[in-house]
Amino acid sequence: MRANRIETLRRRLTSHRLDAFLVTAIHNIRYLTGFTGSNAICVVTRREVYFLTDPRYEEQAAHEVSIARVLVGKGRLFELIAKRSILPGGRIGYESEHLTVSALTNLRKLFPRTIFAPTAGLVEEIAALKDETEREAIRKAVEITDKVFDIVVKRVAPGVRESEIAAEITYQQRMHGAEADAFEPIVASGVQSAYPHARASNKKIENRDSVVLDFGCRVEGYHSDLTRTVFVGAVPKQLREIYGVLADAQAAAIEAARPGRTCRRLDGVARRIIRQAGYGRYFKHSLGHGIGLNVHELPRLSQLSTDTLHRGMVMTIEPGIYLPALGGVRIEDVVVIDDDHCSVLSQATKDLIVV
Ligand SMILES: [Mn+2]
Repeated sequence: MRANRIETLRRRLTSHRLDAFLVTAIHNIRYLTGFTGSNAICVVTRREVYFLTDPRYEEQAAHEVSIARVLVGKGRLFELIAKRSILPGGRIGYESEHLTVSALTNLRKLFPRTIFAPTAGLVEEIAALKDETEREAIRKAVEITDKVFDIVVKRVAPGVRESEIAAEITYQQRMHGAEADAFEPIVASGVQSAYPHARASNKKIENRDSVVLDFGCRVEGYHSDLTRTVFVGAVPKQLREIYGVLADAQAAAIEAARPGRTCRRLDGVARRIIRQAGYGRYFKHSLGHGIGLNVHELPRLSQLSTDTLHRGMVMTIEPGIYLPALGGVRIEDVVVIDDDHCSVLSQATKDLIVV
């Protein structure tokens, strides 16, 4: 499986006229080699894969990294690359979205005759297509998050602080087998729910609040991401209306998601329904994002996206409408693109819940 990933990457190097590739993004190093630590560099040449890390990770690398030649060195890993003459001559690709300017300056000083060529997404585009092992890890993460939603929704009540619900989410996900939260849980109630990226504050939940619960967890490095919006006591008329609009928009996007369709078009399917209902300007973000070793990765589901859906992609579909001073609603599921349709992994109910 990792050998396939390296071979696919090598084909991409050829088509980009690169003699070798320098991997510095730690999630890409994990994807290619299996290393779960935090400090490493990987060099993929036409013939070899080198993995460099510091002595703290010597044991771990010996245990986890079998696809590459492991080199351990004190001091800067770039200097180890020079000392061991790892880089071939010619054009070396680097990850322009992940290498700092100072690191690149340093590299150019160490290798004055080498051409360093910026690249973007070389590994990420491969990682967007999940194999069965990856899908299984995501399925497990999604399953935990679904269960925890059923538990924490019962805690939502007037007088309970958003932060208490967030703490419960974290605790329950761990107790159900998650390695960690995917991100700091969002629990946003009342006017706070109109902020698409609110966190959990000390605000107490009040009667007639809409409460956006957006959280996920991590299993074997892979993430889940779920959003449900529930209502306290009663549902304000306009929020009930937008709940229905979002449910329709999400269902239409799920129905339309299949291999070969562009991500821009998929975003457009949901956006059109929201616009026709009169809420276009209150849908302030993209329809969704790929999910895997990162919470946000390729493909991007937006009007600016140039990505196309392929079998094996796993992503979120999460339309939202945010009405300032009234409240917001968002519904988010994780889906996987199959041969000719898309399957929804998230199982938490989408019925309108009033607690
Ligand atoms: Mn999301």
